[in-house]
Formats: sequence, C-alpha cells, structure tokens
Amino acid sequence: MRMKCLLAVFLLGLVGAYTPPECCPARWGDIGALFPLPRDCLDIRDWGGQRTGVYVIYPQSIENCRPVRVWCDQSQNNGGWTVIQRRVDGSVDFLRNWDSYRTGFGSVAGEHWIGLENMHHLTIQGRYEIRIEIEDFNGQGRTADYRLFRVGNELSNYTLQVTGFQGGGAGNGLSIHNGMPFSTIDRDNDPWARNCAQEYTGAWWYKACFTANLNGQYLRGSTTMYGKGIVWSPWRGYNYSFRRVEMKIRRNN
Ligand SMILES: [Ca+2]
Repeated sequence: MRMKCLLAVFLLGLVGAYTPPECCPARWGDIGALFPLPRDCLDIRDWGGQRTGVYVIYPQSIENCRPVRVWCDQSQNNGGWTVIQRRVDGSVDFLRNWDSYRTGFGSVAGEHWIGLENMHHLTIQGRYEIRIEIEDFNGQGRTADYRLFRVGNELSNYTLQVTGFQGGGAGNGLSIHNGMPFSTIDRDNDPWARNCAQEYTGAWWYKACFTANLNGQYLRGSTTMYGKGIVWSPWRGYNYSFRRVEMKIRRNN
C-alpha cells in the first residue's frame, strides 16, 4: 500500500499543473483504490512527500473532486502543515470583496489566501489544529497555536470555530473571534454598528471589531493608521503591521 501511495505522490508532484478529469474517477473508481488522493499536506507527508513546496490536494468533500493547489510546510514541527494564508512582502492586494475571499486569490508560492470555501472543505475532513506564525520587521518570529480550527459553510457565512489556545509566544489574538462569521468590505456580517472590514481595511471573522486583522493592509511596521495594518494586537498592539504572516493547519485525528 505504501508503495502505491508513494507512487501517487510522486506522480502528482511531477505534474504540478496536472488537472484530473471533472468527475475525478480516480477517486472512487477502481483506480482510486490503487492511487488514493491526498486530502491535505499531512497525507502528502505521510506518503513520503518531504519537500516543502507546492502540491495538489483533493479535499474529500469538494464536489467533483476539484484539485486545490497548496503550499505544504513539511519541515516545521514535523511538517504536514497546509498553508491557508500567507503575507510576505505586500505584493498582493488583500483589500478584496466577498467573492475573492470565498474563492481565494494570490500566488500559492507567495502571498496567498486559499479561500473560505476551501478552508471549509478542508477543515470538515477531521479535526484540524492551526498555527499562526508572525514575524516583525526586526526578524523576530512568534507563534500562536490552537487545538481546533474549523470554518463553517457559506450558509453560516463561514463562521469560525477556534478553541484550545496553546500559547506560543505571540499571545492569543484569535479566541475572541470564535463563533464569528466572516466579513468583507462588501459583506458586513459583524455585530458592530458599522462595517469593521471597511473601517479597518481588511476581511476577517470580525466581532467589534478584532484582536487580529491578518488580512489588513501591508503597512510595514509602525504606523499611525490604527488597526488598518496586519495586526496581531496581543503582541504589538494596533499600530504595528507585521512583515510576515503564515496561517497553517494540520489534521490531528
Ligand atoms: Ca456591522
């Protein structure tokens, strides 16, 4: 079995631009039994994909077995991490509408948002933990870990479930967002009287409004623009915009 899995990963890795047929017969048919498709970067790691980089995964609940290109971090903390959001240099505009956040945007190997629909289908496959890595402009990095991260379906406006803060040095910027629906500049689902996404130039599971604004503007360090940057307030408050952010998830059951 392991050899078959290794072969499948090898073939998928070879054909980075590979797109399977619409109906994806390889998943459920006879061939599927020979070549199981990876659900996430943990499957890829377990089947021998040890290199950190771009892979194609097939979240099980997506109709028609649609492939999703992702960045797999196979080095940190034993690997198996599927990256769902990344900011590195401000090259991609994150001030976008609902449709963009729903489907995803950016470059898998660079600045990227995997999309709420993909997050939903990924995180209902099992129990996922999340690690958030943040780096400031002095090169100092910190993390925040949570034992459970799950994104609801579109009917729930992709409501966030995040529990089990494990520490990690950056502080807890996410727990107040537990139970909140997602909001964008054109879709105000937050409980504030006004629109947090418009006021703070981002898109998030806003409450009224946030302790984390990781899709905020790329403002490069200290800023007078209160709350409008890439904010993780428990570490640097609301007037600091971080250099790098990575949000990554890993199945833990
Ligand atoms: Ca509102």
